[in-house]
Amino acid sequence: MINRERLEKHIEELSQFGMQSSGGINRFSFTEEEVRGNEYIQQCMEEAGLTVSFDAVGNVIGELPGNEGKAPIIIGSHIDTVPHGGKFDGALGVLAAIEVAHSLKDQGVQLTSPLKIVSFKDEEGTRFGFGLLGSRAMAGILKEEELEWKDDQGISIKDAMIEVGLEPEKINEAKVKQVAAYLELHIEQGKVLENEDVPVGIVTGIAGPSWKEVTVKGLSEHAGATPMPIRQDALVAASEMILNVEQIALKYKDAVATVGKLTVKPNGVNVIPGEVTFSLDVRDVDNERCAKIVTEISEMIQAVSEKRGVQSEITELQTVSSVQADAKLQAIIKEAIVSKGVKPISLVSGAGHDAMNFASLCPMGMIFVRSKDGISHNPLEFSSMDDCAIATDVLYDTLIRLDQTL
Ligand code: HGY
Ligand code: MN
Ligand code: MN
Repeated sequence: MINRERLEKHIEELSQFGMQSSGGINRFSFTEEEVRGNEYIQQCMEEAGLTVSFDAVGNVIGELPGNEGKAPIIIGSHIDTVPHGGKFDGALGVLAAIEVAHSLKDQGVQLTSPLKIVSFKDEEGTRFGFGLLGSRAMAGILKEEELEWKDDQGISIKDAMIEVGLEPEKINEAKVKQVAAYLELHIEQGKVLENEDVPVGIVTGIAGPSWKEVTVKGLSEHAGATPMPIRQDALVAASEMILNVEQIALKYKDAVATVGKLTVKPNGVNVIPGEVTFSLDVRDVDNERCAKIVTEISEMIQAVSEKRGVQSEITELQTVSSVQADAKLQAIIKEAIVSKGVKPISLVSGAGHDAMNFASLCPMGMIFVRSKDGISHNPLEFSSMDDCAIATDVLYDTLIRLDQTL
């Protein structure tokens, strides 16, 4: 059994790093709030008996030794947030993993496999528009040129790393040498578990996000002196494109498409917008269908541009493949859930996770925790301590059962 009170205390204390008056959390990578949050995680790891290190990209790694020559089991998630994010997204997964390690110590349980608990850097991609940084580095797929992505102030990931004392040229050293299996506990961020009235579920697969940045260039002109028919209004063109994005996504049952960020230049009341930039997030658990939807949206953007006399450019930010969870690991998680007397519910994750980057390296498994009203990426994000505790117990059991099979 895990220590529910300790887990609850850690969730509350971690949530204070970056807490805003909105009740949401701003804890973006390589910022003061996140550095403080990582120091707190390091403290919790050390109290749990883990040996703590930071790798070349800033992942926080807590380790327990195992039998000579055995590959480690990795349990990870993230503590960085979206703007005004909730206190469970990512953070619960990291703290639950630490709680499992602490309970192993309390109960004198020794695994045969080494254990690595990882708080991954920049899973959300909030600051630089390029996410899953830490798990890409650990999976050995982060490219040096990807560190050139810049935030809204023009600071690159590389510069931000140097600012906090990291050495970007060493990112290849973060690649994990061997891994026996990867586990992640995460809030569902949807409504399936709530509708099924269960606290915890088994993830079958993860829909990978495809992110683009669209820049629409028209002509800034006087709002009063320019007749409607001759305008090249970048914002009206972008607005038509964004409504069409919704219509295209609605044609595909399992697909979603979102425009979350938008900037207008020169952004004056009496100036026809000359340039608009907006983000595009397209997802479908089927990789080919996702690519087809992205193509359809790109063609629509060009057609609207020609019709309205504007120029559009689509820049690739990231495309992460959808992945399947390992069948054996799903079965082990199911056994652990049933042993708690809970109905085993399996579900796809519409949200992306660090787990995606491990699915090609080793067996990957995820445990979902019920989200109240399915709300996430919002200060109202909430999972009850009953649900957090039973899910962490399921993680504890899953780890013990998994270790016995390795
Ligand atoms: O975007 C996602 O799916 C995750 O929250 N990073
Ligand atoms: Mn998130
Ligand atoms: Mn997350």
